[in-house]
Amino acid sequence: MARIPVTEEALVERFGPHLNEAPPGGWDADLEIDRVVDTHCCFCGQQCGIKLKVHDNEVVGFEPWYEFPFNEGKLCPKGVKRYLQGSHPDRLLHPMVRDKGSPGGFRQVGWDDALARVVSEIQRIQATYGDDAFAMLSGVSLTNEKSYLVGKFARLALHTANLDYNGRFCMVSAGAGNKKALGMDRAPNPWSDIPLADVVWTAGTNVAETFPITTSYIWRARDRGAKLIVQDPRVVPLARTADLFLPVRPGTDSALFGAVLHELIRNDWLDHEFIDAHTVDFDQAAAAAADMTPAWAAEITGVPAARIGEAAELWGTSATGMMLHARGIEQQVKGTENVLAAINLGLATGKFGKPGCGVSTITGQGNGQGGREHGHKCDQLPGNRDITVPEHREAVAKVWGVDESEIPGKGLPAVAIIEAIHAGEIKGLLSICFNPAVSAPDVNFTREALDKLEFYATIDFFLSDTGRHADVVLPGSLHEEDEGTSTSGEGRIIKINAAVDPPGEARRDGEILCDIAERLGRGEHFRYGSNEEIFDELCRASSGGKADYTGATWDRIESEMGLFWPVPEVGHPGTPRLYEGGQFAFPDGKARFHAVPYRPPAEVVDDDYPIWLTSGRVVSQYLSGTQTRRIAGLVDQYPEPLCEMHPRLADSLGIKNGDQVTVTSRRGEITLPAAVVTTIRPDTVFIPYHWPGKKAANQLTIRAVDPVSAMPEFKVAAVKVARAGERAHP
Ligand SMILES: Nc1nc2c(c(=O)[nH]1)N[C@H]1C(S)=C(S)[C@@H](COP(=O)(O)OP(=O)(O)OC[C@H]3O[C@@H](n4cnc5c(=O)[nH]c(N)nc54)[C@H](O)[C@@H]3O)O[C@H]1N2
Ligand SMILES: Nc1nc2c(c(=O)[nH]1)N[C@H]1C(S)=C(S)[C@@H](COP(=O)(O)OP(=O)(O)OC[C@H]3O[C@@H](n4cnc5c(=O)[nH]c(N)nc54)[C@H](O)[C@@H]3O)O[C@H]1N2
Ligand code: SF4
Ligand SMILES: [Mo]
Repeated sequence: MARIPVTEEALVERFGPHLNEAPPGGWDADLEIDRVVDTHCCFCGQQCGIKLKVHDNEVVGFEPWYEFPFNEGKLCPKGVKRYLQGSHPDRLLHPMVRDKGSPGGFRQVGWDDALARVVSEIQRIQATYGDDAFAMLSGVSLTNEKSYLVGKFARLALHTANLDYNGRFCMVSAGAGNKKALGMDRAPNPWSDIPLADVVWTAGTNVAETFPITTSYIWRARDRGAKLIVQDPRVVPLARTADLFLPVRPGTDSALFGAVLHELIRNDWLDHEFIDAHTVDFDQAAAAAADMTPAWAAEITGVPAARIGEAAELWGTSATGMMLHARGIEQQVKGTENVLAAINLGLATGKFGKPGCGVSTITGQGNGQGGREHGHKCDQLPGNRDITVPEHREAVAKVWGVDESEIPGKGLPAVAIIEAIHAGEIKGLLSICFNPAVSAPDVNFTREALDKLEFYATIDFFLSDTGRHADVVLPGSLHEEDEGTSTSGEGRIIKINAAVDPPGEARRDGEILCDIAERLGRGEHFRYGSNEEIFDELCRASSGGKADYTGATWDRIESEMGLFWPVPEVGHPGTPRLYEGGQFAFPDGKARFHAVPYRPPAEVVDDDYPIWLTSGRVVSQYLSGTQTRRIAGLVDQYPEPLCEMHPRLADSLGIKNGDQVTVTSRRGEITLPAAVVTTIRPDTVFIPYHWPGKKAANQLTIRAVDPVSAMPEFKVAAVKVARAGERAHP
């Protein structure tokens, strides 16, 4: 429809003669700012510094925080829009209980009624079916203080073993690989090492869209002449300028890494001194790679043998180098193996513990690093301790003032919790900061499971798609409504400052948990005067663990613009770079090589499902989309999922750009527009997963998990694709 120009007369007629005069008190644009609060972004693991502008207990805008060293004022499209959440009309302001008769299926109730209901259901379910029949799911958009509190709450107040967190879908393969090979789980380097690398190799990460600020570190390396290798089934934006692009077939990364190790050995591009002095089991890794020739790997990975050789040469002959990997190699049933195979390449060439050298995961979620240290994983206690090790249990029991026997044992990981709910073994659930109805693999199964629960309560600030299945919804706090700390992907502990109070009847997450604990008769362990008190207890509980925060204080974190753990004693300067001098976190100080033979993905393509499916993200949406699908500017940028496919595949199926296509796997199907692009392997389609219901990519994904980390295989499934009905955009 053509636009009709609006005349001044028409406006005056509609709005009156004083149209252009400022209203009493001035225009909104002149809002007086009550204060500007230094804090951090609520989204990804880079935790960019940001200043929030506050007017009348509302966050009304932001300013760049130039002094914060990580991002020096830079922000991505999500960071600059995050402030639009607090005043969103969907913000939950009152507790609600399920009520079929009410509009939307919920009815407002008072806190007392809501919490009484939660407590009586916990007690009823645990009395009837046992303590472990009530589970808890948590998430790492939560601060360190809340992550720690959730771990303590599940073990001491709920007394359930079955607590797990959304990092199970995110960081666990990296964590398992890091611990097995290096002895602890943190990025080995501060990002200031990236510009010092002579070769930067990104494996399974779309840095420009998912870690936009990290791109600027890679550019700084490029400015110094660093070579860039990108390993991805798609020509992601960063790959457009790469020296070497490795278009790997989904699910085959360990074959590629194995062949690179093979080439490093064959050409003797090894650091023998480093291998001898600082590692063990090189021979086992070498034996496993003996037959992994580039020609063999080319068959499996689809990457030409010559390019595999070039990657080995660039990596093996450069003095410094960093590999950055993320979910592309980690969200596989062999995610841990892929990480170990990547670390093998760093160890073989001595690329650890020195400036510009490291093989590092890029942590995904906002507090994906801190949140995987403080004990809300099913097998973990604070300080990244192991819940099955008696000395670890005793150390934490002492800080908690309980007998060690009061701490339950190892529980089920997230997918297994969902399966146990489906099987009727777990009957009750409390969730905070997790939206598995969108983000879990095989969501049709997950939704069925949620409907089988006898009781489900959730703490969130928006009604998530999982929350729609709840019996009780408790309005918790947004990032800017609570104070605490977070630990960025670099391992830097940073301070999150509250800008405003929770609106309406919403309460701070931690207060809700402590209130429930009190009502369960476990209040004595949950009486804190402030979040800072929780932090101090967390530091004590971490003392002597691998993730040691002993010497950290809120004051230091704030005045030093962050503090890299481990900080093992008071006054310790913190540890930006790990493993210096080749000292790894094992009693003998030596890193472990691992033999990584190749094995195929859980599901492979066949005549019925001949196309590989992979999934991931787009720059303007975040995770399950609960937050970013409510922000107009971000929705405009990418309003609905698209199915990326290569023109050759599209032609063979008679599909044109914009056509509606139906993608089907053995679990479900999705109909969505095709985006025909030359930037993807012709045997693979890619769908971003940020949407719920019929638009959920996870209707297609498989529940198969990594045997070590229990990470689901989000990155590989077999599908078929066909044109559906009429073309959407002729
Ligand atoms: N915009 C935005 N940024 C985010 C997030 C977000 O939701 N939106 N989430 C944050 C979080 S929690 C995370 S975990 C990170 C994730 O960050 P990334 O891991 O960078 O993001 P993904 O899109 O999941 O996957 C990365 C790449 O893996 C590729 N890939 C798929 N299969 C394979 C494979 O088998 N092998 C290899 N080598 N590559 C493969 C995909 O094509 C994709 O380009 O992003 C963080 N940042
Ligand atoms: N197919 C496919 N699936 C994937 C992935 C993929 O690449 N492909 N990636 C996986 C990865 S890496 C991740 S991290 C997961 C993420 O999956 P989820 O953790 O389920 O995603 P979120 O959107 O973070 O959901 C968190 C919920 O917590 C709420 N929330 C956020 N912050 C707070 C807070 O401070 N307090 C409270 N009370 N609530 C809060 C949000 O409103 C939202 O409802 O998805 C996984 N799923
Ligand atoms: S890069 Fe990550 S932390 Fe920085 S503004 Fe964007 S989403 Fe926020
Ligand atoms: Mo993630």
